Amino acid sequence: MGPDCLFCRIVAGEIPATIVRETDTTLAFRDISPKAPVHVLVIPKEHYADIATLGQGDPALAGELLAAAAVVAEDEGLLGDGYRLMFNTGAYGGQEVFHVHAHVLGGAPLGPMIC
Ligand code: DGP
Repeated sequence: MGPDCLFCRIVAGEIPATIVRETDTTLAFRDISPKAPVHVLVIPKEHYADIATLGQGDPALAGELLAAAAVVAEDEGLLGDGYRLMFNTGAYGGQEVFHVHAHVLGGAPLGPMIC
């Protein structure tokens, strides 16, 4: 855990979040600044900076993250109309929090891309 990492602090319970799902290895909570009617962030509890680092460092955990995101989408009622699963990666990718997180976005038509 990085002591200065915002999402590690959410995992540790030091910063409040609206948690919608938790497993031994993952945590899902509502985005503080939602960009869609449903906007949930799904993270591994273990710190990895981004999806590239996680995918190469622990592919099994990356799979658990994807599975958790799918369950969140189902629980949020997004499977019928569809949803967006998104990883911003690095500065040019628009990543602001460097603890890997999947954005689960849905509940309304999102258009071709969010920039
Ligand atoms: P990204 O740009 O992909 O790094 O997205 C970071 C997201 O994290 C952004 O949509 C806002 C969200 N966020 C930032 N700070 C907090 C926080 O303290 N709590 C929660 N729940 N979400 C946060």
